[in-house]
Amino acid sequence: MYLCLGPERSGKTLLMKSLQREDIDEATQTVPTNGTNMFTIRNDDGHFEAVIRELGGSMAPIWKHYFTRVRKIIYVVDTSNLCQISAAGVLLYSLLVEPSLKNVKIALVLAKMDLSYRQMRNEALLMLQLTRLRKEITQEITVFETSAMTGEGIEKLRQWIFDPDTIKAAIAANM
Ligand SMILES: Nc1nc2c(ncn2[C@@H]2O[C@H](COP(=O)(O)OP(=O)(O)OP(=O)(O)O)[C@@H](O)[C@H]2O)c(=O)[nH]1
Ligand SMILES: [Mg+2]
Repeated sequence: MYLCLGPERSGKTLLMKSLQREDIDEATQTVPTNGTNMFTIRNDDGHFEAVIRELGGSMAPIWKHYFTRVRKIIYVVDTSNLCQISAAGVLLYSLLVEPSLKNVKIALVLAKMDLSYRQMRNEALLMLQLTRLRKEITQEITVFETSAMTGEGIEKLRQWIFDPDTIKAAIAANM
């Protein structure tokens, strides 16, 4: 099971839709996720699918009820909203110290890059204290810069979701 987490309005639902290769433009609407949303994402040849559960940012106090059997977490922050970043960092830290999540792989997604300057990416990483975090934690964190509007970074994130180890494990489980 995969989880998609991040603060309210950080861009999780729209990111999931773009991973599903939905056409997205300025007119595409999302509604706040009050609860959970399930998204099924197929790999390119259609043989494998990943089921990703999005937990709305408003549910952060009860995210931990969903931490069993999680292998990968997509953690979404809104790069265009630096005011929210420190709060996003605190929430991320609360995940990293959870014993049940000590072996998960994390994709740290700097979302809404179409609204952000390149420099904001560096600011965001500094504010998240990623360099310091990496020394303290057991989880592997990979950073992605994405935009659901332009499609930037979406293919790279799909490759992370369907990495060779995950595909091998899926094949082994079906044999
Ligand atoms: N320009 C731009 N806007 C985005 C992008 N991703 C999301 N948005 C907008 O940001 C707002 C919030 O997006 P959602 O995907 O609903 O955010 P969320 O993280 O699912 O929010 P919750 O479910 O409430 O936790 C919406 O108005 C989206 O259209 C992006 O990559 N670029
Ligand atoms: Mg949502």
